[in-house]
Amino acid sequence: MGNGINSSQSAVVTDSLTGNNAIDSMLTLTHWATMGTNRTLYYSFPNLGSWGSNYSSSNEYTNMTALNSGQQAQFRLALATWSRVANINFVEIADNSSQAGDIRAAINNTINPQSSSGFGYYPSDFASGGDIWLAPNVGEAAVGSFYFATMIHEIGHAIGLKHPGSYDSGDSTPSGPFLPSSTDNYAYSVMSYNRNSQMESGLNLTGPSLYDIQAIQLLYGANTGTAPGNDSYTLSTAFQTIWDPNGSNTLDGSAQSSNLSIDLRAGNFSYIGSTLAAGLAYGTRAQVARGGTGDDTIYTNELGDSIDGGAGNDTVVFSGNYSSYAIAPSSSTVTLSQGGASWSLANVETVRFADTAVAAYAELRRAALSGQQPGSGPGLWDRHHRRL
Ligand SMILES: [Ca+2]
Ligand SMILES: [Ca+2]
Ligand SMILES: [Ca+2]
Ligand SMILES: [Zn+2]
Repeated sequence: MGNGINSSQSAVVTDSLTGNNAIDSMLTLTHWATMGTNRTLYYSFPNLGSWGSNYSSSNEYTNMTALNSGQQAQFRLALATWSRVANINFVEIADNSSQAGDIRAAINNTINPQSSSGFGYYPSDFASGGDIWLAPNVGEAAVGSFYFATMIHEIGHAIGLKHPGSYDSGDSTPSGPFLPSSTDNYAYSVMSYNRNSQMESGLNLTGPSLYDIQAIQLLYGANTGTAPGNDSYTLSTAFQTIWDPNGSNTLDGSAQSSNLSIDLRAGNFSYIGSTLAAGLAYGTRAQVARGGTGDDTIYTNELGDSIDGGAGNDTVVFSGNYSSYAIAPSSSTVTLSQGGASWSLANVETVRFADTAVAAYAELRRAALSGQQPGSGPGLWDRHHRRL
């Protein structure tokens, strides 16, 4: 958009449905054509003197307050949660009678905070396209607060995402398609209005979720340079969605005493007890899992993983049938391999395979040490299983 005086900086692109409901439920079917090899999208913070007279049907600027410097800083952090996952390079420019960013953020004093925390215009060539108006009680919008999550949500609208359900705090309920009720919640989307019942009570999101990341990466491309090293992510009840396509990364639950479900597969969720701890965005690599002192269940991925269950009675789950893995023990670990991938297991008591064979870890080691590799004796695991 422009400011009602000047036209857009970036062009607006019209999108088509993909046939994937998890993506299509998120799309406004417009996004910005970012500019240049830096993929620039301009934003700005308007003041009272920045406006043309034909801004929008409600001319929100006639009742505006500019964001203060602290709120602007939080808004930049909220922008960064999106540029971290997608190829959008948000660049701030001055906002005045001769120029404005495509995304502009300010407070609109006519918003009733009881019914709405703000709104964001979808990308368009109208003067208002991409603009964000926040409720007057936005406050400091600290990371973890409701209003920081609101900033992330409204930026989602401004760059091309809609609500994934048939609801709106204003008068413009989006058209479908929509997510099924099982996924129309915060664990899947910051654009949803619904909490997830397994999320810690009162928690606010601090970044986009699984389906947001998938959709925005479709529109702008994935930011494949994020988190280039070997990174460790500590599991806690402060739910996070992890985007990390580089290195050998760790999901670390070693500080936990509740039973954990640690899922190393992209597109899946990990839990502390029954509370959501983390989701892995599609394309995220996580190859190391550390269990806590409880009885943990750890799901492996196809990359090959290093797993330490820690204390407790821990189970590791493989997607393939038992006989499809070669098994080699060492003094304190067992290594399974298949194709070019290998998985090393330490402090694991049970290993589960797709064909529902459940092998006690000690038995797995004994079988491997005695040279009875899987596949060599079809009845092997039936016998062992009966003996357990
Ligand atoms: Ca990394
Ligand atoms: Ca454990
Ligand atoms: Ca253990
Ligand atoms: Zn919204």
